[in-house]
Amino acid sequence: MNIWDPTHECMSRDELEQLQLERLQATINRVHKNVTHYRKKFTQMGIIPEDICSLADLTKLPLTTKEDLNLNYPYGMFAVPLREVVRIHSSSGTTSKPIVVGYTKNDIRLWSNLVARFMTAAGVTHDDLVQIAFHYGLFTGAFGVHYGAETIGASVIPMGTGNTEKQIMIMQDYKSTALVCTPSYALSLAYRMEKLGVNSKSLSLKFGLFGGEPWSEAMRSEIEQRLSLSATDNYGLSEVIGPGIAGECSHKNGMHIYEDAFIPEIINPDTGMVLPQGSEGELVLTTLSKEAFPMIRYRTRDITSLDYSPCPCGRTSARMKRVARRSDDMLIIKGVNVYPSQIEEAVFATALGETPYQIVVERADAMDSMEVIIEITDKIFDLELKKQRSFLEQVKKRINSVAGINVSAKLVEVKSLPRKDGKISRVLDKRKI
Ligand code: DLL
Repeated sequence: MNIWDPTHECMSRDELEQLQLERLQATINRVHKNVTHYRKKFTQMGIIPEDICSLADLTKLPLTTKEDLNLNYPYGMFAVPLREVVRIHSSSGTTSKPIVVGYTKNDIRLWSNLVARFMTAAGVTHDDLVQIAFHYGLFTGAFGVHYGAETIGASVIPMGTGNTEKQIMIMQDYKSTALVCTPSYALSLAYRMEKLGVNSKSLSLKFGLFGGEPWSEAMRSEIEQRLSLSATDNYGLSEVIGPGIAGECSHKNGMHIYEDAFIPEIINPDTGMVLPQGSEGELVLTTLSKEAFPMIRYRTRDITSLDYSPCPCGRTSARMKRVARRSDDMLIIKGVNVYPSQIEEAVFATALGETPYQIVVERADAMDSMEVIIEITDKIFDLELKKQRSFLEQVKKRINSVAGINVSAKLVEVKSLPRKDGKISRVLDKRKI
């Protein structure tokens, strides 16, 4: 049976709810005691931990947003002293400051076991060779999956990103059986293989575990067919833990949420009110077992719906639908989260003031690209050509240092960007996913 932790993955709803309530109460006590932000918020709302007597009481608690994390940068939301933290990761903030998350030893153990769940559900066992082509660094994807795969006892090939031809060579020579990366990078690998005349059927790949960015059923079919493997969708976000929040089983009909570790809710993104079961809305998550960085009702900004109907695989948890949209303007470019506000800050800081601009995002051969088009203002016009070029270089450098992506940038004539009612739409996302 492809279930890593049958005790927790196949619990009856009654047992699960009992466990969730115990863990929720413990978490609320801990954050009330150790995190000033939560204590202040609870006090403002007149809540004490003893008020949480049932799971329904969760809605009494305040929602937590990325802005709250920004305001408490870097360690303000940690619930343990730093000496108990064994790992730090980070993710994009809406400004030039990132979000910082921490893990205790127990958190790493928890995280590894959650990742082991979705890897096992996809079919991975200790006999597999898992090639991880996520970026190793502050991003939670690579290390999260790495530890999960080792927990299963699989052999990990920590490739990291880039160097597509070497990835293919290693796949051929080391006989990788599972590939873990973003879905767009999987397609990129497939296109390169075709160019190199490598037949995917000659490889040993059986499973592709993808996530970190939105993709579609059409992309899944294309990847499965071009790479000759079975592809599953896996969801997570750094603020809550990283990968290992939800993952598909072999039935591929929604991602099982690990509800003994996270309570999911769906809210109306405009009002913040919880929506009736089955509705589409913004996913809100509360962590139940994390020590260093517990999250209470965190607004993920991801739009989805939950399905509580039984799954033939035997897991009893709710399944979330593919995430195709967000309730904010965050973009994911080659797997990297980017906020238009970060780009704007970089452009205005370099131009020493506001200047009309537009961000254009495209996808060609599965590769995302971003171009920042800036209108020539009087200030820029007065610069000689060489200086204009160096201005563009500075914009690109600044964006890279803040958002961690390479963009192209160009200047266009005054008033040449398309305007509607006098306004330029800041982002033109031309990708078809
Ligand atoms: O992307 C964690 C992760 C890594 C998940 C690897 C799965 C695999 P962040 O960098 O914090 O963390 O980005 C989180 O990415 O809020 C979603 O908008 C998006 N996202 C993640 N997984 C999926 C998915 C990781 N399967 C943000 N489908 C989230 C659609 C996804 N969007």
